[in-house]
Amino acid sequence: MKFLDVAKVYAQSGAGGNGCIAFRREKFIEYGGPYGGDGGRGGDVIAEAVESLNTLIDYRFQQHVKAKSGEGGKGKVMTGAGGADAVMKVPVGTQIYEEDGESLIADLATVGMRVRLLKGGNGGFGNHHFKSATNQAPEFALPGQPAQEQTFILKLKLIADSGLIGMPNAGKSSFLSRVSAAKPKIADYPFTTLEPQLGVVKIDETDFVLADLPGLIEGAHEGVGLGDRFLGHAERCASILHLVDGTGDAIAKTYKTIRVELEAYGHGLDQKPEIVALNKVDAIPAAQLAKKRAALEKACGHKVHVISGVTGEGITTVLRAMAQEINQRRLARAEEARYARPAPVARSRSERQSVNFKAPVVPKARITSSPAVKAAAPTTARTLAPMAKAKAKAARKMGNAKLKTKAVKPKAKGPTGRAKAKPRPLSKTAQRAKKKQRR
Ligand SMILES: Nc1nc2c(ncn2[C@@H]2O[C@H](COP(=O)(O)OP(=O)(O)OP(=O)(O)O)[C@@H](O)[C@H]2O)c(=O)[nH]1
Ligand SMILES: [Mg+2]
Repeated sequence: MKFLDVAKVYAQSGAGGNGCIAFRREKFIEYGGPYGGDGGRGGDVIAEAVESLNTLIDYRFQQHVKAKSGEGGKGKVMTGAGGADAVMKVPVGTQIYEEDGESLIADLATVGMRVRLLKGGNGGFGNHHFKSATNQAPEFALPGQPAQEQTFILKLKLIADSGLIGMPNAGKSSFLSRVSAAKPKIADYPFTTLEPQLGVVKIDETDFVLADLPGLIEGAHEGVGLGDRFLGHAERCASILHLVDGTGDAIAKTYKTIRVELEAYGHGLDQKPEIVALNKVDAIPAAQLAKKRAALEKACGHKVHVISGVTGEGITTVLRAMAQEINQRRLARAEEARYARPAPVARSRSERQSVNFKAPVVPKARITSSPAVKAAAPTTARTLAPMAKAKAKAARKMGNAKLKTKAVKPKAKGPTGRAKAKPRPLSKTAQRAKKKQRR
């Protein structure tokens, strides 16, 4: 099956159905009045990401997608049937652009994600809709809204966890066939791989998707060779595995050429974690290996792996390093998804307590009747009463009228037997209004 990652699709939504002009005519019912129903809604054009697809090949054969139009309204105030939506099923990772291929409309990055690309037209109102006291027999209805149409460019960026990058003949396809069940074409001439190939790799507890991308050469960003258009597939990878052919002479230069191409391509590809491996170690003479390795380490500025896609040497170590990067990103993604969700809201008091304080719920009655709480409670009218009595007694003894205190009035009680709440102090606006009234 040919791999196709770009498709051009002309889509059209459904037009709305026309409103109906009808009048009720029935035996014994005079002045039946307007009776025409509204038109039905036209169908939308929707793009949906599904798991079962991995190419856009279907859209090579089906370049037109049309939703159904709504039916016209009918007599007896019957609304026309709505038109069915047209659902474009696309593989996960498809990006939908406008006709220019530059302006992004939607990025279907997760399974089940749906985006409405075109809206179906609304149905027109029938004459029943327009009846009023002043126009009791409207002889008009509205036509349905017209359909929308647009050409879209679909681009599929494979969602691989890691991408293989390197010069042609670096042994990328051999590596993929060694570590996964994929069967890419392998040959000793450049540009054997013309399209990205995917393979699923399992190492320890981690499964990940590895993409073998066509080789890059100097000037790829200017279109030399196969160009750098396949680098789009590596844009979403957690890391890239840069393979350098160890049998070549200018190891450092080869590495730097690819880095220049990655930088020229941009889109954050040059910022991705890079694992560098010196490949074809089985074919490197032992005397040259240390020198070549040191040259590559100097060029990239960090440790390099020494591997062989044919004998399998060093492959487990390099896969573990890739799995570590991938797991780190998966963890970060999971945390992002977790914290992007609003925090759960506690609904009941017991929930709130267990969430916030992990304390047992204490009934309200017990809280107020406990002696400790009573001791801590502020001085109330009840506790003041003996004080007032003592003051009055002292005043009587001394004959000092000034010391006389008012008798403590028992608090007014409501129908429930509880003390009535004090009236709230008036707000400033209410005070002003009261003053005005008095004047
Ligand atoms: N000795 C040795 N040869 C290798 C190794 N890996 C790949 N080769 C050989 O190198 C040649 C190219 O290998 P491919 O896997 O097709 O290389 P590629 O990077 O996919 O090349 P393109 O698809 O053209 O970009 C083949 O003849 C392989 O047999 C290795 O580890 N050791
Ligand atoms: Mg290849």
